[in-house]
Amino acid sequence: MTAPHLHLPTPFPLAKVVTIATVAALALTAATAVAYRGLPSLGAVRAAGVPVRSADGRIVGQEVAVLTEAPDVPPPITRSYATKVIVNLEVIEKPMRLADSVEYTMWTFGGSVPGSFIRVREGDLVEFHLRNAANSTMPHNIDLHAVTGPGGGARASLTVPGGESVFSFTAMNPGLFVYHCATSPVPMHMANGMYGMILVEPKEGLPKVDREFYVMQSEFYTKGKYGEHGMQTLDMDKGIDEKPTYVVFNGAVGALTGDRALQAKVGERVRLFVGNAGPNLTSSFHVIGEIFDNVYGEGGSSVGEHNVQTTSIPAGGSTIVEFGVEQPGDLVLVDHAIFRAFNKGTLGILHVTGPENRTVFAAIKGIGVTAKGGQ
Ligand SMILES: [Cu+2]
Repeated sequence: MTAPHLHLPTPFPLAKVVTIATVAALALTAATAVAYRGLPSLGAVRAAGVPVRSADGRIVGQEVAVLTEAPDVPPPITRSYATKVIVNLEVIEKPMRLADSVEYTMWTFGGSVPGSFIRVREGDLVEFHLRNAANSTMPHNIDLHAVTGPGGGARASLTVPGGESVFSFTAMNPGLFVYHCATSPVPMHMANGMYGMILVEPKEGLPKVDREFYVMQSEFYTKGKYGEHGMQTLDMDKGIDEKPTYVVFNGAVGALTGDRALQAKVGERVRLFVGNAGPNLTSSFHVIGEIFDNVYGEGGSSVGEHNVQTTSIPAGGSTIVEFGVEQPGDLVLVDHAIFRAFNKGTLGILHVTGPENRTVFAAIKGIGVTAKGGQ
């Protein structure tokens, strides 16, 4: 016999082998026809293969993007169609607070570090206007990781002080994407605060939650030691050695503590859009006292894991985490590479108010327990 791989018993008539093969082929053809008679869902296509996307969808009307400063996020998109979204973003260089009594001349997208949050819908045509303030000392540009195109738009957007560049792209891939300046020397521009995030919402939208926040981790490399007062400048050697003086959320030590803490109520669902600008370190993002119910791994468009304690965010990457809050108190956002949290600034608070549920958690006895049985 000539079909050893089929482990056919011998003797086996050749005609019968041909018949079996023909029937099998016909069955496969029929199954394929059934599968494609109705269009497979987009999710199924995504899971099954590598799509070559089209940017030829219909664009209806236009609007100007609402941009927000961290920790705020623009409202969810309720449109059911693609439109032209005009983004106006200005680069501004200015001294800003890095820590108490510590200043640093930050190079910003929109006047804040991290830069303005941009929210568009999958399929939207984005017309990007990048301006560079007249009093800037340097040319700047932008590389958005959401862009399919050369340099993420970097070359097309190179802008001298006082100038403006315009380019457009179709937001074809849904997800949460980092953007940053990519003007030479790139590490210097990034180390000085030039990064932010753009969310491309999937066509079907994201599940409804009660609170959304924008949190971005990044490093600062200063000539002075951590906490040394006064105006600080970039220490390139520390950057090259990957030894940051500061590792912070939202551009400064304490940007998410005290009066600036994030707020939520017991029973609410919270979504955090978390980015990591680097420039060097990977973040081990963790919220002390909470568990991530959903993690959109690496900021992609679908939930990859449930019930996660700590999620890894590469430099130039992101994650989306969702969780319900079940108990009042302070939840603590950290990079769980823990010296960074306690000695370099990577610490934020999500303050939760509401009724205590002693079934969820109860302090019973010990020096940490108050007379009322609380903490
Ligand atoms: Cu720049």
